[in-house]
Amino acid sequence: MKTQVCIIGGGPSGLLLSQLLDLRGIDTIVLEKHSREHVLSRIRAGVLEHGFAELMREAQCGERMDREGEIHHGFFIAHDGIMERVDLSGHTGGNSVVVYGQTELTRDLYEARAARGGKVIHHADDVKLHDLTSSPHVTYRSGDDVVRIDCDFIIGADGFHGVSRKSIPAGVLREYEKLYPFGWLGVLSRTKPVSPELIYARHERGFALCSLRSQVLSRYYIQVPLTQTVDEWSDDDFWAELKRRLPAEIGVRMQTGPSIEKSIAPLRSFVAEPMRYGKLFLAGDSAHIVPPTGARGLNSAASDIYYLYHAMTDHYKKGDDQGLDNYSARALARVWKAQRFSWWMTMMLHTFPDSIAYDRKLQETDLAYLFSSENALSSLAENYVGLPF
Ligand code: RFL
Ligand code: PHB
Repeated sequence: MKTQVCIIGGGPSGLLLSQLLDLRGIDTIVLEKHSREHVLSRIRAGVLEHGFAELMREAQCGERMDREGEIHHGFFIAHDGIMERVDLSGHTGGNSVVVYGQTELTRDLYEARAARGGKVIHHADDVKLHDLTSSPHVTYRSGDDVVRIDCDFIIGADGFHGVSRKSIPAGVLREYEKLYPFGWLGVLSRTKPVSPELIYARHERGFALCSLRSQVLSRYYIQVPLTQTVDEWSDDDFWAELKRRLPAEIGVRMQTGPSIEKSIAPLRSFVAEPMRYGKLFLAGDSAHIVPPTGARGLNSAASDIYYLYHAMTDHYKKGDDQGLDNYSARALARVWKAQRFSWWMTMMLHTFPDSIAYDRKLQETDLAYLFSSENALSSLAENYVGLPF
């Protein structure tokens, strides 16, 4: 087989790029290791930056997002028994975020690809990348057959555990990583969300987050030690712990119910540099991971796709390779800002098992300063709604 751009990974990054390039007449094949049902069973992000929402509209995939997604103009930080609001719109000249689940967004992208006859190959086993600096091609196994795809470019959009980043020779890549000594236990439940806006809660027992997918679907998280497993948490234990970490007035009005999904995600910060090697371009979680506290992960993936979409279009339509040549530097400049923001939110709001009294005083002061300074609130807000691409 032959295509112009071979995309490894049928998650949101890969599908969005495939759709955008197709609309510009550029041919792509997407290779996805798992089934569509499997990809859609992963409950992940919920908060989309304004710029990402625009990109979904440009990809002609924004209709359901605009109908069913919720525009949020602010969120709360709960601490020491009180709630303080961050007015995102007031601090960014009217900007906001869209609360719309990654599952729904990915479903919309799959449907859009299918409607345009896009080639998305599922169950692509044993994907291998070849000749990245000369005549790139990709092979994969389909049953007993090995299939070869020749292409101009390969996009590594296969997530943190994918094969693309690992195909770059040792010595070329530099990896930066920070692991946090805890994870987030997440629960999805068919209950009315406790608050119309998100609540990020700092508590000595550990961080908690109240989020939502719709007015009848709640998404809650609590910080847990990495040694714990999902089986150790009954639904009742989860609700009791979540309530303990929230101001009393919130806890008493919390609607509880059976969990329809429960999982633990470890928290990690990670960046691989550069994001280009020869004809291979990394995008999204394959090149960088953030702890979810700042809601940046999927949004950083979207900014990579924005840069790649324009760079590929300039290459094919104008013969201009400047965007491709600058891709890694341009994407990384924004990626590192998302890293800084996510690290800062994580450090301010979580309980660290090895913290000393001095660290905890600084955390308290970070919060006190935030809510006493319009400049600090503006800085938080401009990062949360998304820095310009
Ligand atoms: P994905 O979604 O991991 O998709 C990669 C795809 O590649 C496939 N794959 C392969 N395919 C072929 N061959 C191989 N060898 C392959 N290896 C892997 C995989 O099956 C998969 O389908 O990466 P992508 O597309 O870059 O998207 C990134 C986002 O998924 C991720 O950044 C976000 O979910 C992070 N995130 C959040 N981001 C936000 O912007 N806002 C949020 O509110 C937010 N909340 C979250 C989050 C992530 C979380 N977890 C579980 C890590 C909350 C949580 C709890
Ligand atoms: C979510 O709804 O899953 C979510 C929202 C905000 C975050 C992280 C996760 O910061």
